[in-house]
Amino acid sequence: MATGFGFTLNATDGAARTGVIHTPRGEIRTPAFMPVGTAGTVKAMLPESVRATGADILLGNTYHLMLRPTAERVAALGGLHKFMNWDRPILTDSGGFQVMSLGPLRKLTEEGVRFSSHIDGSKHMLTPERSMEIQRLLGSDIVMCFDECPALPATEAEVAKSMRLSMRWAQRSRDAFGDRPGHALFGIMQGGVTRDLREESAAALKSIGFDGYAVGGLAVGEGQEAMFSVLDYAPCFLPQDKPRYLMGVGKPDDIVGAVERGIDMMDCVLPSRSGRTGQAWTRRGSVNLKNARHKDDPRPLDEACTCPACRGYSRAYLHHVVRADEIIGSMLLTWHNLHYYQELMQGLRDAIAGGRLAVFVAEFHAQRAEGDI
Ligand code: PRF
Ligand code: ZN
Repeated sequence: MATGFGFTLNATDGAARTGVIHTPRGEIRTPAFMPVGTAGTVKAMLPESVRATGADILLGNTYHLMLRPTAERVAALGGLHKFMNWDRPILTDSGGFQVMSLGPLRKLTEEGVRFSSHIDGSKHMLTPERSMEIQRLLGSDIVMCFDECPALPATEAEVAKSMRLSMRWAQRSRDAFGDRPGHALFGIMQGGVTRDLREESAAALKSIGFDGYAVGGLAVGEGQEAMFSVLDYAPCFLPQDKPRYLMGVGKPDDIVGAVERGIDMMDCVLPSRSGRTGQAWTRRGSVNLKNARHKDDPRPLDEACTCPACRGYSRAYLHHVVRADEIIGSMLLTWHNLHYYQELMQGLRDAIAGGRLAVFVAEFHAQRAEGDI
């Protein structure tokens, strides 16, 4: 296991946990939400602004960076942290999931995935070995195994076959990663919504041995109820003393439900992406600033929020800049959304530490039920 990398569990409340992931680039307070910086930027945000929202770690993507500007170029320029001016931890996804969404542009074999670039059509191959090399060139602190996430709808037999391929790739990822002090490698559980497959996948990953374990293959269209029913059992199949990361989740209520079920880390494009389309997330639910009801409203988006968008601007102004497609509209709403997400995570961490998660969750749902102001 990696030296210079560790996980301390500080408190639990039911299945929920709070703790700290230690890395040479700084601590990650858990449960943690990781803003997505796919192409070396959290869109519309300076890195120092992302930090100001309370983020301890960002997510980057192998797939996008290998195509443009290329991993070799990032390495020659001193690595991704220096390149994008973020000196705290970065987790990189391995590319398997992003390639999957290319559909007909890809061909899957035991060796890996051959695909055509969505940018210029050029041909590329990703394998567990190449994904580990790219993530090393980028300088990623937390490296993800190369896996396959089956597209829905899929039969149980297809999900089983895909999961077993991902487990062989997990072993190859582990072998190719080697021993890199201060850098961690996380395994990714697959197995769809089938309990036996999830258990088999967890056992395979545990026997290989990782610094952390992700739950992959969820939030791919199965719905919240199905996702929660997997999360009711899947985290217990994983080691207690290692971080558990739910990939690509989610809406605020998904996050709360996942944390209640024992998840320590999450990432999602939602707060940043929806910020660029005029959608804001608040403790009262989601608000579409494009809506004409805001156009004469002098009140802030959320009078209780301390972010720059809520302290300095009215709903009327936010409505105007979103409608006029002004860049500051994306900047302000992304900032607000990331601030809200990080405040939610801090609330969850404090509630777990204080043994009052159930009260916090009840209040979370009650405020949303009231609806927007
Ligand atoms: N695998 C990888 N990345 C992912 C996923 C996965 O299953 C998901 C599923 N929600 C999001 N991102 N490697
Ligand atoms: Zn705000």
